[in-house]
Amino acid sequence: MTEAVPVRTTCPYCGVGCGVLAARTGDRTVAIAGDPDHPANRGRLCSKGTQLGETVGLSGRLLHPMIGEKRAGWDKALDLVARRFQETIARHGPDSVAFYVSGQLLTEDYYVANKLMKGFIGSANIDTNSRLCMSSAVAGHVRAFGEDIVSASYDDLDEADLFVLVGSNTAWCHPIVYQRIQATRAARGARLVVIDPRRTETCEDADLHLPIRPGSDVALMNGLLFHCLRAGLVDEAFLDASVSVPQGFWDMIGQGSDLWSVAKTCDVAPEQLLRFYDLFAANPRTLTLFSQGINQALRGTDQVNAIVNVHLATGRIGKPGAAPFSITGQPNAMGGREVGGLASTLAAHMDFAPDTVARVGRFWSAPRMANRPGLKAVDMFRAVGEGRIKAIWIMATNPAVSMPDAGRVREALAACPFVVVSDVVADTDSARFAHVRLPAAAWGEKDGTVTNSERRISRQRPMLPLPGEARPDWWIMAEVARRMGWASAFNYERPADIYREHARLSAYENRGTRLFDIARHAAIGNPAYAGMEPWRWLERPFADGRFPTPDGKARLVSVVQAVIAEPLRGWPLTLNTGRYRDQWHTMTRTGLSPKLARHREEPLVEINPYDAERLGLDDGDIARVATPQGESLFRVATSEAQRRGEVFAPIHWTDRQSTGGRAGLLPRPLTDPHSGQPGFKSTPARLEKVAIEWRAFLILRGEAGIGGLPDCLWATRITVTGGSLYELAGIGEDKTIDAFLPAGDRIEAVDPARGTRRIAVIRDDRLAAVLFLTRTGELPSRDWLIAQLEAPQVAPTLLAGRAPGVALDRGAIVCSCFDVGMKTIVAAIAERQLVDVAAIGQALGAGTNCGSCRPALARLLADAACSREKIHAAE
Ligand SMILES: Nc1nc2c(c(=O)[nH]1)N[C@H]1C(S)=C(S)[C@@H](COP(=O)(O)OP(=O)(O)OC[C@H]3O[C@@H](n4cnc5c(=O)[nH]c(N)nc54)[C@H](O)[C@@H]3O)O[C@H]1N2
Ligand SMILES: Nc1nc2c(c(=O)[nH]1)N[C@H]1C(S)=C(S)[C@@H](COP(=O)(O)OP(=O)(O)OC[C@H]3O[C@@H](n4cnc5c(=O)[nH]c(N)nc54)[C@H](O)[C@@H]3O)O[C@H]1N2
Ligand code: SF4
Ligand SMILES: [Mo]
Repeated sequence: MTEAVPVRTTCPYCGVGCGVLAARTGDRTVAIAGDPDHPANRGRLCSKGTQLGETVGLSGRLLHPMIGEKRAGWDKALDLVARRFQETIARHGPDSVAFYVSGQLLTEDYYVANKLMKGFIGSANIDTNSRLCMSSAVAGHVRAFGEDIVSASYDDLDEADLFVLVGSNTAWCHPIVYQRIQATRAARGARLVVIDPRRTETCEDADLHLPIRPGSDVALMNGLLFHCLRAGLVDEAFLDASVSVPQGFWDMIGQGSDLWSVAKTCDVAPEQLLRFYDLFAANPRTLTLFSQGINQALRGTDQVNAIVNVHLATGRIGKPGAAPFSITGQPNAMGGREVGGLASTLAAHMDFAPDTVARVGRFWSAPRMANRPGLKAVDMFRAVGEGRIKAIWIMATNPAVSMPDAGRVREALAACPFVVVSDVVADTDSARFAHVRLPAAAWGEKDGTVTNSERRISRQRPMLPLPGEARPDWWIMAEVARRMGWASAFNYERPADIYREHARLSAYENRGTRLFDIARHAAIGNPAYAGMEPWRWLERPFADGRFPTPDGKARLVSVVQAVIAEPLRGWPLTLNTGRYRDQWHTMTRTGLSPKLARHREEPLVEINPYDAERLGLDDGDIARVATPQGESLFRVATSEAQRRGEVFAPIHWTDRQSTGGRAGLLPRPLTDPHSGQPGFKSTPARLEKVAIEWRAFLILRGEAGIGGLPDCLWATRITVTGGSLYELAGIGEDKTIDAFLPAGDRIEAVDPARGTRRIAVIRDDRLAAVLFLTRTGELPSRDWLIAQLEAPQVAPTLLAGRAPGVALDRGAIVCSCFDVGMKTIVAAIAERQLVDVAAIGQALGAGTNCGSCRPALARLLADAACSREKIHAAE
């Protein structure tokens, strides 16, 4: 297979929705490039998109339907699912079953799931992981605009003069949006303000970073609006024509909104606050991008409206470069909203009003329409736990990891009489509870559409054949629907059939009442669907000053800052959770990539050095993070980027990869009253040091270790080229981990006095495993040993842990494209006197491909400059 023709498709990760050119180069290998013709990314890709090729292998894939631990034919598995759902509904009614789906389904899959549950089963118990992600933005949009419309486009990224990023680590989570912002700043000198309690890499190059107290965003935004009012920036003409203002709104805005009070509530310096307000005042073309720091809060919807209020009141909406912009997390978060995949929406941007229910029922010829909203994610799993839901089908999401209070979710799933999981991966933490596992088509095989943050519909196209017995999600659901007796309503032969129906529904009896209307594709032909170019279903929202409410006006919403509770006794810290640059959620796919694995090898709890000292914690220690909900172990990393009293942990690690790092066990199952979105970003917590007596690492060749983890206090696993790397720590006896070493010839070096053991296992004249363990000393760098997995010969210096004579330690990987480590970069900055990111790129290549590490390079340069200054000062 030499001349592979690239397929134009879309990245399966974040909501930026980058176009990808994917060319099949072998049986299960694909060459990846950014699509220069895709308007979202114009050829760029971030680190995750760039490494997509490393994730399309079949390692760990679910390839056959499974009933329990037994392989089953499709017919048997589908019959069983249909029968158990039918029996449960017959005995306990339609609300005794549920679907829990995902923003990672294609629109076509999503449409079928929603139609089956809401029109045929007759319950609205279908909710999605978007509940955990976007639902406060949805609720805020509906309150302000009357419909869930994202009010900006990526064109605005080119046109804004000021970017305000609120609760968004854009450089890591929406990297190509961040790169576009940086490009506009370079081209036109636009300004950047970041509002985040943490100093993330997004803040690295910002004009201003406001490290506000978590949960104080309403005070900040109301204060801003008050400032605008006093500065005469409220757009009276726009308000008169286009916005309805509730009684008492301006009095509400004035309360506690003087600079000093706001600064105190937000815990930032008044001068810094004023700088932000002045920047805002000076730049009518302001784009405010927000994400989980706003949505994932117990007052998330109010926080969304506080931002939208400012834009509406100053008329900064519907104009080039001026809008509030909810940037979406998952690749098809927006498609899910369009089909109505949330329990609280019906379909095609319609709700549960009686006439709408009747309308959708007519369109679907539905026998049994759900006529009221169903259970939202947190309530849904509570109902599973209480036995009210007796059969649940989980698709393309991993709730045993990602739900708040995941320990209770696990208990609920364990007790549920019938659990079906559709996934691409055989063994996930959620799949462990499944009675039936169904093998879904993965990225590279699936075929359909997704909608990105700016309402742009793009195609995902296959370039690989379906492996084993994997099938598309829509096909699996349609087969179950047929078996439940609804063959004609689910008689789809291809995704285009579903897409056309979805487009017809969006236009059905619409008459301009709903902006989501893709009538132009109601009769799209199969070839046109196959060749569909990325397109936006609404070009410039609200440009005419009209909003999809009965009176055509948007609404300001009165929102007041909630009292921010003092830390609870016994729980002195606040736990914040979020993402790493190079991992995607529960790592089922990014975890397969050796390049991505090296950016952060273990789950860290980041803590301010002041708090660390008080708790007796040092970098590299293991700490127990406990909350009222549960506890989990993390590796400690001290960081000035954390505010005092606040700690941060990543969401990615699961039982498959580590014994600790289980962030999902920790947050409370408390939700925003309007949206039902959990408040993942602040949980009362405490930390304590966990004593360890030995530390070790283990490197295994091949896939030997993917099934499990060595039995010790701390074990984490990452994929490396040629095998796996485990980091281990424990107390007492350390021989137990030897059981994890494969058979073969052993060479050993033991120093009982220092408690050091080094073992290499050789099999078939190649290195099969190494274990390095110490009770008192240091462990060598892992890099050289990892490289030995692929070496043609066994090196004589194996147990020294390095090549003869050379001490090589490049440090933690910063640039995953070119494998450049921190120590290499720091040394080059000092030795070659590199002064900017471009110079590092010239010297080492780092940062010259996908660009995701450029903020990290800027940080290293700043640190170097800072230490040079300190040396000068000392001289
Ligand atoms: N690399 C990577 N990228 C991803 C994903 C991934 O898993 N990995 N997932 C995708 C998905 S589904 C999503 S939803 C997005 C999420 O994208 P983001 O929302 O950017 O990511 P998070 O890390 O969850 O949180 C964002 C920031 O909110 C801050 N924050 C916490 N509390 C507050 C607060 O009270 N106020 C303010 N102003 N800020 C606060 C946190 O400190 C954090 O830095 O990322 C998408 N992109
Ligand atoms: N503490 C804390 N928890 C959080 C968050 C947080 O910030 N803090 N963020 C929340 C947010 S915003 C989100 S979006 C969620 C994400 O959490 P999840 O949705 O649980 O995470 P993923 O790992 O993306 O799960 C997707 C699953 O679908 C599988 N899959 C991939 N493609 C397909 C496909 O085409 N078909 C099928 N059937 N399966 C497929 C994958 O293998 C994987 O098992 O986590 C939420 N949980
Ligand atoms: S920014 Fe990165 S993860 Fe997001 S769509 Fe683009 S390439 Fe994929
Ligand atoms: Mo998300």
